[in-house]
Amino acid sequence: MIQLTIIKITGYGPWTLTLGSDREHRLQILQASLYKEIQNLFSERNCLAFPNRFDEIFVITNGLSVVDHIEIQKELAKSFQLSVSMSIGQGKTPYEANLNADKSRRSKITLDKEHNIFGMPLQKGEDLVQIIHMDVDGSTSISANHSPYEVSSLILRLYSEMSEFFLPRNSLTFFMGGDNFMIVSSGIDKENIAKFLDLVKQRHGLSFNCGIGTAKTGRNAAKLATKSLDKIRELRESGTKEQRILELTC
Ligand SMILES: Nc1nc2c(ncn2[C@@H]2O[C@H](COP(=O)(O)OP(=O)(O)OP(=O)(O)O)[C@@H](O)[C@H]2O)c(=O)[nH]1
Ligand SMILES: [Mg+2]
Repeated sequence: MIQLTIIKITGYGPWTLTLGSDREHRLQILQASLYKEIQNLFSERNCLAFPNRFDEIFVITNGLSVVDHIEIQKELAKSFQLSVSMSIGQGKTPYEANLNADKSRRSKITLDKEHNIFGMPLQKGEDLVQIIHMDVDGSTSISANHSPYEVSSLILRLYSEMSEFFLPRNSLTFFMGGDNFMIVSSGIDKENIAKFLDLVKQRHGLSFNCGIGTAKTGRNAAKLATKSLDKIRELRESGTKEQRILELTC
């Protein structure tokens, strides 16, 4: 079972209009500071936040209680004039958890009204998260032959194709920066991942390396996924038979 918290700035649209038209720089500063603070507060509790839309952030919050969420809300209130809502959803897959979180927010089912926390009563279950860390093999050599914006455009296309491929498999894809993507999934088999890698090879002539990590918390799953990825690089450097997908479970 996976638990996701979707964090959204409350009343953001109308508030932005109160700033006048010379506002873009202020919104960018606010969004970046909010993301920083959320990553900070959640990661110190073994969760992991994903940069989604800048005004809406997904966090894997396995094991985190409503009281923990309230504490974070209190911390955020100290630093930000704007408030955020937190919608907690649990599910067998990340997609289902995202649906449940959204359902509670839309139907105003609250876990703590005072602190703007939505969700159904949290179930205790066997917590397990799978994260796939995808990274372009040799992106530096691609960058050497293309202008920076052409590289960005390619990364955007890859992001879109990855999201489209994994969403029907109940998994959520996030762009993490550089040539890095993380897919929050549950029990995807290596055959499916290999199918995606073949597709990308065929369409774009490039390869992904793919580290998989499974653990109880988001932060640990990401750690293992990145460790797997680093291991693939090590094997490549040592001249051992090429491996594209590697998995570590704790
Ligand atoms: N988000 C994130 N970004 C990273 C990580 N490691 C590297 N980067 C970013 O990814 C960019 C590309 O680095 P690499 O993937 O090491 O370069 P590469 O040429 O593709 O090398 P290989 O992946 O080893 O084939 C870097 O400039 C960083 O911006 C990571 O673990 N997470
Ligand atoms: Mg790379």
